[in-house]
Amino acid sequence: MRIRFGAAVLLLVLAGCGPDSTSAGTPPAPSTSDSVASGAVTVEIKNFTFTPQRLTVAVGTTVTWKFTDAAKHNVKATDKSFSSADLGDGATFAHTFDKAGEYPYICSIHQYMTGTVTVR
Ligand SMILES: [Cu+2]
Repeated sequence: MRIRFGAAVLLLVLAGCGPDSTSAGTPPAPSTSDSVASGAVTVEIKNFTFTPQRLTVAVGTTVTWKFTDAAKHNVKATDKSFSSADLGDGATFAHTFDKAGEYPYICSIHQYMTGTVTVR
C-alpha cells in the first residue's frame, strides 16, 4: 500500500509539470533527430513562451508566429533579418527563410522570451 501510494504521488507530480496538454509537443531530444519541417510551420506564442522554442526548417519555409496571449509580444531576430510589430491575441506574423543558417530571436518586450529557427 505504501509503495503504491508513493507511485501515485509521483505520477501526480509529473503530470503537474505540464499545465497545457492541448497540443502535441515536439520530441525532447532534437540533437539526434533529423526532422526538418517544411511547408507551413507555426510557432505559438502563449504564456510568455515560444512553442516550439527551437525549430529546424528547410530553406524556403515560411514560419508563422501565432499570437495567442493576452499580453502583447513581438518577434525580433537578433540579426534583424525579421521583425514584427507588437502584436496581441489573434495576430500572426510570418517570415520566409530563404537562406540556411541559425536565426535566434527574442520578444523585445520580454527579453527572456527566446527562440531559434535553424534553416538548412
Ligand atoms: Cu513578449
